[in-house]
Amino acid sequence: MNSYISRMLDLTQQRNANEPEFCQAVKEVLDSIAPVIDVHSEYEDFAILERMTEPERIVTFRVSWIDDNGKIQVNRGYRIQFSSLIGPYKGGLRFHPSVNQSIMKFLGFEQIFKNALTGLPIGGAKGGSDFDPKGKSDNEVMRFCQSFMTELYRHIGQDVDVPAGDIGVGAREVGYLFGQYKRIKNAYEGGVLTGKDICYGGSLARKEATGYGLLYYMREMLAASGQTLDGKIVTISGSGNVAIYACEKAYKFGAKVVAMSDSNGCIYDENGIDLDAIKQIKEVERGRIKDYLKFHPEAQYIEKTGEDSPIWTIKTDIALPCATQNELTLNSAKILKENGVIAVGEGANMPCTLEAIDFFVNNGIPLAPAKAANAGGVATSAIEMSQNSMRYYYTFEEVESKLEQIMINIFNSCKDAADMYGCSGNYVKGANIAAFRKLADAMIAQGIV
Ligand code: NDP
Ligand code: 2IT
Repeated sequence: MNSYISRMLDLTQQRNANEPEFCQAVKEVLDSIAPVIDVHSEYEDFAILERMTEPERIVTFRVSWIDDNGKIQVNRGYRIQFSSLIGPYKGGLRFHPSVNQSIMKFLGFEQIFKNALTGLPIGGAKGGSDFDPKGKSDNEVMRFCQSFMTELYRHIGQDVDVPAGDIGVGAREVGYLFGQYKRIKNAYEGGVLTGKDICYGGSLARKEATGYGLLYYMREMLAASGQTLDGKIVTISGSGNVAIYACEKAYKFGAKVVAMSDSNGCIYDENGIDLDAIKQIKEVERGRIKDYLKFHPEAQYIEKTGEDSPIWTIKTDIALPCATQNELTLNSAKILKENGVIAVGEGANMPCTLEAIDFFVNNGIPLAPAKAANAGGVATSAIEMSQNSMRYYYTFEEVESKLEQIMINIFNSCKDAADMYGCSGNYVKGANIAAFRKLADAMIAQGIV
């Protein structure tokens, strides 16, 4: 192991001992880039790793709001402005009870590399709150968003920091956040948030972009080994924004999706998941995946009982984890392999544990790494920003064709970097190396900041 990298791994662990997710994300990157550090000793002289693993700024704040019973509620808000090296801070907001500083920092760190891979001028950030939108009325969500933005607005701006959605934050939340920002600033700054509704400045195809992009990446990765999606069986964890549009595109590519999930369990429908039913349950009713049985009583529901998600016990050709971090463990990876999985694509951020990643790589199962494979969402956010700046709209087809080309370029960057540094077929290393090189060179160019 390269001495600079091993020193940095120890330092990261020491300085962030109570942040396991952040240490995990850093370890994945540092383990990947050894061959680059070996031949670029100047990176150590410029303290590239010390600087890249330390956020430029962390903001935390109190969010007080009043629930429908008139009771005062208090949550914690975050914005991690990790890197402005190659553009304004950019990354989503997550509203979920599990949100803490470790999760925010891992997501912000991942975002720097992901955004670099898109080839577009966007830095890396993440934010959110431990607020749980589940079971809250629209009015409660609105009051929470207004209070959250009343603090956040002073830290963001269309050339400063541009938040978007993530878990628990979709078009509804972005709308409430945008309305409050505009009211405080008394100016329509369209590019301050992305993932906006189409009716007031959003981009066509942004909603679909992460899931569609994942399938474009998967198509390219399969093609590299002479395969296609046509006729393949697919399982997709989650049933939110990423999962739904991954499912839609998988069908368009001729695959058959047989299972989806939420945090309570998964449904298996051997006839192929009825995506209209899923959209009705999740996008309209905000219900549970179990409700699928009301539409299709012949399908099977498997409740989640232990640590591992039951969806990974279902036989599949292609597994697409699209729910959350560390949702696919070594144990699940082994079961997937026994059942004959031929490829895995990470739609969520860091969904496979480090042990699961190693297992897939060591067993020759191609893995599409999150920071490359799910970058279509943020790339299309950048396209939304450029439309806002131009005060112009692209058609759905125009945006989708840009997205497709970006995903092809990202796959090629990962493949080329892996080939160049002696780890052909390891797209995890390829993605980390390609992004790291670009960021390290930008850091040197900009001096000691
Ligand atoms: P949504 O809120 O739309 O959906 C999240 C889905 O994941 C739900 O089905 C949810 O189930 C499930 N889920 C969330 N947390 C957990 C958990 N702790 N355990 C099990 N299941 C869970 O979010 P998105 O679809 O937007 O995001 C999904 C993933 O994709 C996240 O990792 C996100 O960071 C990543 N991502 C999102 C992008 C985007 O553009 N939206 C872009 C790139 C990555 P339940 O309803 O039961 O909570
Ligand atoms: O993880 C991600 O890339 C996102 N949640 C999307 C970020 C964005 O700014 O569109």
